[in-house]
Amino acid sequence: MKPQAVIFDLDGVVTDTAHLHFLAWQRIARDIGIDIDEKINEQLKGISRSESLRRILAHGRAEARVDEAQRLQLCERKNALYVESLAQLNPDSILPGIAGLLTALRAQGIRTGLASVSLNAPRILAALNLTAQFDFCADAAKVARSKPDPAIFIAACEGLGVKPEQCIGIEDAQAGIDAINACGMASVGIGEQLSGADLRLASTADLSWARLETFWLTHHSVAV
Ligand code: B16
Ligand code: MG
Repeated sequence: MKPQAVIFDLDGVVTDTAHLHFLAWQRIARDIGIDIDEKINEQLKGISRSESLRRILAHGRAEARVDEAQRLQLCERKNALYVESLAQLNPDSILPGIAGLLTALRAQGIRTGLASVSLNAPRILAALNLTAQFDFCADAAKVARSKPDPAIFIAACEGLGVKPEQCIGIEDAQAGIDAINACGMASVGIGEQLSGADLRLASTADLSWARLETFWLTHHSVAV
């Protein structure tokens, strides 16, 4: 028995754009007198743009002095910086193990989906030359709640025409693992600090169809 689909997070699983998000946010934060470090950035993974800004403002105790119009402007400026930095992405920026896994899933007849809350996801897939490797890319603009809400993973399942409990979700962020678990998918976590993942791997290089197949069979026999 095989899963019907494997649904991937983008940032941190397919490619490492977390650092580019960080550099853009760091510049914006510095302009308003807030220092952020990589530790704060950990809390922004899988979180929407507006919620990321809210967390940065809360970190700098600046929520009260930045109104809604200013927040929109800051988000727009951050995105402009971020989009500019995406020019450096190319197929060599795909994380280890991912291209091989996508090819193997195709060969197995297993559908592939993308569940990223990034509004830039289609642009990033195009830069990586991976657009055709995904059967469905959930549209973050149509999903109001970011991870840990499962909405983006449910949207990916709906687009693929599959049931969450018949799918594997792969994530590098705690908010993402919580989202996968909340909709009943089997969760694979990339990274040592994640809690609650059904399978935890140190890096995307450890991903392969053979590894996922063994995991699926074990998970399924435990779940039934
Ligand atoms: P954008 P994921 C998320 O992508 C990022 O992890 C998060 O840091 C970012 O704020 C969010 O996308 C929104 O991205 O500003 O490009 O719309 O991890 O869900 O693939
Ligand atoms: Mg991620």
